[in-house]
Amino acid sequence: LTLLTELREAVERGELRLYLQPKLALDDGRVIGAEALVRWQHRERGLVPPGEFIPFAEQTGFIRVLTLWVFEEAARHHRRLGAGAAELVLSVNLSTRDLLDPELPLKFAAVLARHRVPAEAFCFEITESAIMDDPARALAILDRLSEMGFQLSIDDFGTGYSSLAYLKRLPVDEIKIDQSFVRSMQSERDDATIVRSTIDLAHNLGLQVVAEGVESAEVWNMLRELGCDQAQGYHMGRPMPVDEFARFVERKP
Ligand code: G
Ligand code: G
Ligand code: NA
Ligand code: MN
Repeated sequence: LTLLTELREAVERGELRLYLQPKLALDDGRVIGAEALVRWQHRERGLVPPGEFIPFAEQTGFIRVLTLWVFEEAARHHRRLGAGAAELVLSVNLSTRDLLDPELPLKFAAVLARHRVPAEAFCFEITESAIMDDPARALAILDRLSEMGFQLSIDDFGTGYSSLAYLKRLPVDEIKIDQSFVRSMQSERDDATIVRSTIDLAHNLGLQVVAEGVESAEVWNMLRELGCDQAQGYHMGRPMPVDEFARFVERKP
């Protein structure tokens, strides 16, 4: 059995699981959303890590099916996420292949209609390199998604080849500082400088800024002092099943 056949069967058999990792506001620690991440619960092999099938799915184009599955699940769950959940924003990762699919906005519109959820409740995370593969086509799709009301975020910011000129032209709302800069910013002076400069750049462009890979209270406090808007990382919450995330949202601070 090839991996592609197995992946197709995984979708049909319902072996994929939606996991959510909390995103918190740095000023008061409230949960404001989550990043959706896919997991594969294989009937024999157990939990298969995404690193073992996402790159393959990207090469073969099957990622388009996975992306649509993740967005559909996120839309389906959005309503039942508990008190105050109406304001939660769920972020879904898009890959290069998704940004080359001119039908993508139509497919997403159908999902919104099916689950009766507003586009504003979702954000799409795109890496710089995914955009740079075919900037003109990517830009056309991103413009359309933005017009529909979706939020857009630049993922792994600072690690790809992009130009600030594109950042200006893209209809983005948010920048996510890559975890490689955040994780050790309390001990590495250069990392702290990059994080501080990125926060300033984002704010000067009128964008929200999220720090990924927050693994300690020390880093959380530094980010707060630097005026970063949101944080995501193991210190606050790992990616978790939807039911667990619903309890996480309702917990007392
Ligand atoms: O938790 P984490 O182990 O989920 O994910 C490992 C890698 O797999 C990360 O680079 C992450 O971006 C990627 N990944 C996880 N879920 C998805 C998804 O739904 N879509 C895409 N494109 N990538 C994902
Ligand atoms: O590639 P992307 O940034 O979309 O994927 C997020 C990845 O980062 C997932 O694999 C997720 O599990 C992982 N992640 C999230 N928070 C942390 C963290 O605090 N530390 C580490 N090491 N990884 C994290
Ligand atoms: Na992401
Ligand atoms: Mn990232």
